[in-house]
Amino acid sequence: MVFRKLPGVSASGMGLRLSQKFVFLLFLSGLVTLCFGALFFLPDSVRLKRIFLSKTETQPVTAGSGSENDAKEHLKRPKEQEHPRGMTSAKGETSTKLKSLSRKPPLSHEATEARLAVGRAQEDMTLPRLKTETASAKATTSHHLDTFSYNKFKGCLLKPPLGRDNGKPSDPQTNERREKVKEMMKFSWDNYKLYAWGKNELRPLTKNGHIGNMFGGLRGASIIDSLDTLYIMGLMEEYNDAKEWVQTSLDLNSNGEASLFEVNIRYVGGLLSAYYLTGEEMYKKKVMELGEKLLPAFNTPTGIPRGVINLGSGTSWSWGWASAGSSILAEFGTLHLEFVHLSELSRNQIYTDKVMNIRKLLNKIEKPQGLYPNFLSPVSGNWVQHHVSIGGLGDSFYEYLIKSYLMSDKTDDNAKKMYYGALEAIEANLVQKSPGGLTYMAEWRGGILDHKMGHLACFSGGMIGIGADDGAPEKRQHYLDLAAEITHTCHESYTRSATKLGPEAFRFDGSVEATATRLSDRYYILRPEVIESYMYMWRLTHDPKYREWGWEAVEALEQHCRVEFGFSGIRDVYTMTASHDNMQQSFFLSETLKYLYLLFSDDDLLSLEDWVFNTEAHPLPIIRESCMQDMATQAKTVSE
Ligand code: DMJ
Repeated sequence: MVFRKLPGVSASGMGLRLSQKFVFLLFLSGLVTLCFGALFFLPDSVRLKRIFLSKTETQPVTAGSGSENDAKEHLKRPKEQEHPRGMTSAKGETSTKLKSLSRKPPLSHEATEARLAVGRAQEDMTLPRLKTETASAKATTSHHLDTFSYNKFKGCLLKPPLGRDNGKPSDPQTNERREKVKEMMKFSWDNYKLYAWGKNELRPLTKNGHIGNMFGGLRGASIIDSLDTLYIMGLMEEYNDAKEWVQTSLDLNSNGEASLFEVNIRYVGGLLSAYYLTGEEMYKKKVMELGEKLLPAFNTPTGIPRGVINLGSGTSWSWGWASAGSSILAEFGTLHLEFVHLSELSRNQIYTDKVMNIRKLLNKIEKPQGLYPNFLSPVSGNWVQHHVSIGGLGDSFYEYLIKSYLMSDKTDDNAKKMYYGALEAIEANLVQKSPGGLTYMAEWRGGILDHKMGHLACFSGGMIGIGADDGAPEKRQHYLDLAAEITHTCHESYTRSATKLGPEAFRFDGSVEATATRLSDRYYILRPEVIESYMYMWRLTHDPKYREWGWEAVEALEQHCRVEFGFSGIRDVYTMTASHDNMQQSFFLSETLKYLYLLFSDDDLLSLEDWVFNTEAHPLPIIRESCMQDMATQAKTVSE
């Protein structure tokens, strides 16, 4: 740089002044840097960071078009609202009692409520927070269509969603049975409405509502879970009450800690189904708003989401009980169907990207004997423990692989490859035959088998059944046989109990088969998995035994679980003197009763040619991308 000589100032004098100025400026900028730096080391610096840093770095993404305002709302919320402490368990006990559970992870998803109470999982504060993408910021899409058209979607279905005559079977006895199931649904619903309206679940003995802490302050789980069941059963008055509640009272601005998995399968799944079945825009709006609130859970070094998310702040945690802050296979692996549909409806690729990223990582890492262990670190992307199970902690991950393939109109070849690869490894390592000839799925702990099968694992009969047809030609019959054998074993676990309902887990230990041997495994909480497999096997084979088995379950439910004001789980399936657990689970309305109703309906009610069921039995349509394109092109040609 050339300095011009100023009049009356010598060159050396000017140089001196300039270097003084330079030193002064250097000092000033150092001071400013120091001040700013110091702010970040103050204990309460988070709020200051919020002021100085761009909103997206620390704030959750917010809903829809109003995201700007909603984001400001988050900043305004007083801190004490963010963490309601002193949570209670499913049974209303204080969390101290549940602490004993923390030594061993509960095996069921419902136990997530217990998990929440037990494990105030720690957020990994040492990690740099990744930039949170807002859904609106990444509104790029792979679709050629601008907006989702409900009419075009309807036009691409092969059958009317409710079939010819709402699936009414021509056989009078089957129809009578179907009517009975409908009555059970109305009874469950009416009591929920009377005694627990707006709460998450009904406590049928004490005639009150249960809120729990799985849904982060969201309410009305039984309402959201019931929308599609009421609709397909033609319980329209009840459906309309449910719809009105969603419209006027479903508040998504909650600020509690939720299980990402549970909110996704029940709320996102329930709202998506309600939209696809009815075309009500309100459901679409709500589900998109909720979908955005789940995105910050993916802000981890690997993109594998943590299990718990604060729906208000977007902060996420791993479960406290999950070793080394790991994420759970059945949780991060059970987002795909819903997230792909969120992209479909919003034409925003971000949701699909998030779940595809999970898949990418799973494809990359080494799998012991080709198996997928249940615990994965969201920080390192490595497996944390070598525990593999088709029941709790693993279950719906496998289900979502084959259903992703089916839902993509059989275009998602990667999902197909992963599913059949996983199934091969499961068959080689986990599938066992008992001395009495029962086929079952054992659990695997670093190569050592635990000869136990959970009720939750009984969904696998149906899963293997629906995947049979797309397996290698020489394997198709084998898969169908395997599906039937597993469903048979699960039915055995029911018939071997006094109540004809199945226990939470049963064992094969030489002296007993398909029977619970531990007191703690003897309960039945209105779970659907065995009936779910009956429904699929009925549709695939039309063997009347599946309808008979379903009817046995109806009779047992009526006899042992129906109480004066609803349905309740029981503590011991091996004793006739029922001890009720005072809980009508929302999945009883969403899954157990829906699968029973479908079992006694014609196959064209929610035809499997058009729909896949998410893991909470919410039907999601198969995405026929090329048909949608053709419809769009045709419409364009006509208008020109
Ligand atoms: C449901 O919430 C879902 O089926 C989930 O995948 C497993 N647990 C319950 C029913 O048992």
